[in-house]
Amino acid sequence: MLRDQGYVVLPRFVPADGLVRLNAVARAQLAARADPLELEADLQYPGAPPSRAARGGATVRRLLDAYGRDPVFAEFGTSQELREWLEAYFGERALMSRAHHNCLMTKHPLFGSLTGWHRDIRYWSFDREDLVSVWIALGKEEIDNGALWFVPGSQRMAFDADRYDEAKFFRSDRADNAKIIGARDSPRLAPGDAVFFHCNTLHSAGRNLSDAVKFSLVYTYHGRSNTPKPGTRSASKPEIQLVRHPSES
Ligand SMILES: O=C(O)CCC(=O)C(=O)O
Repeated sequence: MLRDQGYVVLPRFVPADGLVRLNAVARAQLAARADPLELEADLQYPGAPPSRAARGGATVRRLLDAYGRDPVFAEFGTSQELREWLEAYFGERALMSRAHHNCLMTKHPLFGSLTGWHRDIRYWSFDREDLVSVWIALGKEEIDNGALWFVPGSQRMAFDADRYDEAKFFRSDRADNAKIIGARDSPRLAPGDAVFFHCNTLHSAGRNLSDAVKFSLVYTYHGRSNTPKPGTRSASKPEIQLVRHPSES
């Protein structure tokens, strides 16, 4: 399904007790505002406050380094279920990159921005364009609170550079691109569901029109034989090997 469609939803990927723990840590971490943080005002996506000094300027978009931030976040980024799924997909041992994503994404009702159409490969420099992001919904994710949209099968499509803008967003003002985007789908995620998506799958996300902050834990993985290019941001942080836990039978 992931190779075919470019994304796949795994319902109830996190069991109820794990979800309670993840939500408690997520809320405590947001309240504590410990660095490293990425603010909406820094990115300037549509809907973000114009500056850190403006109203809403302190709105958090990402609590970075989720893996190092709290053992509960690390546990769910390296779980047995995740490792087994990724090893089956890559056909080899899997590693987590700490260089991008590796975050708790928050989307706030006010000042939470929308993210235009893009492929995550824009963040990565690896031997092969074969990385998978895992997005765990800590609460429900629907169109109204800023859920993800995907274009099914887009990970297999080839686009010339002029189909993107300077920031590598897929230009929705072009008729040829608009036709591709027309096939979009926004899977509804229930709390604890996960969506796995390929680094070449076109995706976007809307604003949060609800009255509650949306929390998602997001990590990216690759197979052992697919290595980050030396000297790039992708190679800038030590990676985490997914290994069997001593408790596994
Ligand atoms: O929740 C969002 O706005 C989408 C985030 C996203 O697609 C990304 O960070 O690559």
